[in-house]
Amino acid sequence: MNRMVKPGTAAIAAIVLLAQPVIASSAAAGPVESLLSVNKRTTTSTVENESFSGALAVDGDSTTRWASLEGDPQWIAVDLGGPADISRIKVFWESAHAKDYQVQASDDGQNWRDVKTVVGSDGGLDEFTDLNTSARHVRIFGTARATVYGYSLWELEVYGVRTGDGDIQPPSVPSGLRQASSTTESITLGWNPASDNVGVVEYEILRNGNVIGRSATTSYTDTSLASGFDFQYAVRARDAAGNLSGSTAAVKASTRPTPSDGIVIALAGDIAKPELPSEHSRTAELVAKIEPRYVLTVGDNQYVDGTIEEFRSYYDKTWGKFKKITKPTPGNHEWNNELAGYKQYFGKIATPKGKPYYSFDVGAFHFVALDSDPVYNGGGAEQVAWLRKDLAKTKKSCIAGYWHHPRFNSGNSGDAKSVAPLWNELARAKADVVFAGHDHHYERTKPLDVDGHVDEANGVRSVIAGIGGDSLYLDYKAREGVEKILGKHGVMKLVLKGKTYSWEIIGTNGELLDKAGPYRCR
Ligand SMILES: [Ca+2]
Ligand SMILES: [Ca+2]
Repeated sequence: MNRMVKPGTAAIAAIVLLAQPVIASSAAAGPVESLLSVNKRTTTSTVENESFSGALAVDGDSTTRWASLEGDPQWIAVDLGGPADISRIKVFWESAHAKDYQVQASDDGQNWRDVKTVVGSDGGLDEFTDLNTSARHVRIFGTARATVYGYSLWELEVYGVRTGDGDIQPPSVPSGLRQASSTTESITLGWNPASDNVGVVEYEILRNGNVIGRSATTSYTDTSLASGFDFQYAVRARDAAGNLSGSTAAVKASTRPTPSDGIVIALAGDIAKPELPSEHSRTAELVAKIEPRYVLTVGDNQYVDGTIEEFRSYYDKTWGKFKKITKPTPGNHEWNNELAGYKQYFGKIATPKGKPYYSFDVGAFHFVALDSDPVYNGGGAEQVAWLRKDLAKTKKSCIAGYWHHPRFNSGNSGDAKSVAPLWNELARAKADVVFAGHDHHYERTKPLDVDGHVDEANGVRSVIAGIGGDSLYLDYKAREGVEKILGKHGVMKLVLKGKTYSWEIIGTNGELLDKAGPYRCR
């Protein structure tokens, strides 16, 4: 499935930031205004994810940004570190901008007063001059969005003159950053304290360039990480006035690998979107890291129409390196091209018996790889008949199915009764689990019966993993039986061990997003 691309995720707006101090416009020979907000401490109502933290809106970099979750209101505040006479504020909106918002000021970060009220902003740069207000804190408080997405700011710049004799000297850079210890899922860092003329109050911890935590002490444990992954960490220090030290040089740290005597399989769907090359490139890097024996795809491998030109230009450049071990299924986007590009690109891999549906055995498991699109559209009787015969023949204890359109779905597309013929054959064969894509989120359920109700004893687990690279859908609403649901890009690492199976969902930042099982086949 496909909806519009989130604005701004592909194209970076070209913004020239004014970094140099400028002379105040006031005719009187007053103090020189300067940029007071750069690298100061921010707080936000929400962040879309760790790659879009509030710090990125005051980092002086026009290619990095804060992004909130969807919903109103949302806000970002910056603490200037001490009282200031504020002369000018510049707000550089990303395309997901506010329509209506307030520029607010506060002395204590608690009690806010409106300085400007904006109605009907067209985004881009909003600049407010001659503010003549004194405050320590500034907040952009969004009350109505211009798009269905959240609020996103490339930069927030507050200019003025610090008043009083507040501390303006940042701490020294911390030293001696090291990996103190690690487990399969966590890394503990340690470092030597920074010094400051007044006092260090906290350290910010960065993983792969993003602030992921704060610590009042000289150690920090980063949790929920994928096993056997490397990460780059840095630390910086902040004083009570919000002054920020430089960052330490990045230090590599690693989680311990999980000893795995099982068969490892990687799985995802909804992958290669031409407008989002970095996302499927990053999920392909995860697949490489997982080192699977097979790669299973749950459809919409290639957007927009799955033509051979598109496959060669995008999918082949990333996930294509695993083609020989890939066992794909097609989605509605490949059907835009009547599967011509899909069949040409994958060849016999996609049609081992001449049809775009097939089965194979791995260890104690029998897998059926299906082409749900014709069934979704009311046809596919020949495939359903083949499926029944195929499942009747298998002697394997464990059965797993995978295809594109989910039968049961908490996403925007909802449950799809039309693919019940596929699900019901799996249920009849006492299958264990079905994997699908189509909606761009991840969910897993308790075992479900043919009507989608929880049946722990006789049901089939339902999993959606449409998180391979296309823009995410976050408007899901957990249906009956959902045990875990989330909207992040990543890849499933499925492990088969004897007659049990388990999986992890690994995010593109190397985070462990979910752990499921082990489950015993029924
Ligand atoms: Ca920025
Ligand atoms: Ca200081």
